[in-house]
Amino acid sequence: MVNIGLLGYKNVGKTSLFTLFKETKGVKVLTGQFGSSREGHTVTMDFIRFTNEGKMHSLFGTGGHEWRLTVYHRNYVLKNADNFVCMFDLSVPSEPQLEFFKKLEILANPKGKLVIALNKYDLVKEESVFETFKQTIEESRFISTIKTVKILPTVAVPKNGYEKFNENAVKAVLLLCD
Ligand SMILES: Nc1nc2c(ncn2[C@@H]2O[C@H](COP(=O)(O)OP(=O)(O)OP(=O)(O)O)[C@@H](O)[C@H]2O)c(=O)[nH]1
Ligand SMILES: [Mg+2]
Repeated sequence: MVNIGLLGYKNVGKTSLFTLFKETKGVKVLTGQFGSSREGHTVTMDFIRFTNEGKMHSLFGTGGHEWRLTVYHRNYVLKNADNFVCMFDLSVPSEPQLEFFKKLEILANPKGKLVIALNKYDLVKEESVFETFKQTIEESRFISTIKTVKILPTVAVPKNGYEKFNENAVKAVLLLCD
């Protein structure tokens, strides 16, 4: 059983990934709750328990805001996750998103594994935007102590023509299941 934490700045698409994940064939969501929010922003915890390839895992995350209750829940994510999906929004500037991660203790956990999802690829549509964003993250070294498995371009809402990127969003989680 692997506990997977999903983190990222506000509005990047974290809760959307839970919905996409639930609709994915081959993944069975057993229990959990997600999507309760304040005007679309997650205040407390999104959580599911699921099975994949005969094993049970959990996926959980919070909103990207600095509300006290959200920070409180984010600390639970940081303390309890073995591995992390770090999500970014490709369609908005990287600086505040990187600042969000720099402040987190995730960087101090050398044991875990990390997948980085560069989300909302459908809004930028260009490989070059993805490559530049990826390079910015690599050069920022915010993840220097933790093993980065993969940096993937993703789309977290189901969208025709972007099936490969929807699959990547699910893959971001499944890659961390062992
Ligand atoms: N076009 C596009 N829209 C997306 C994508 N992923 C999420 N969205 C939209 O972005 C908005 C924010 O998505 P959420 O999933 O609520 O974002 P979040 O990271 O959970 O936000 P917080 O809980 O506030 O931190 C919603 O309107 C989603 O429909 C994507 O890949 N492409
Ligand atoms: Mg949310």
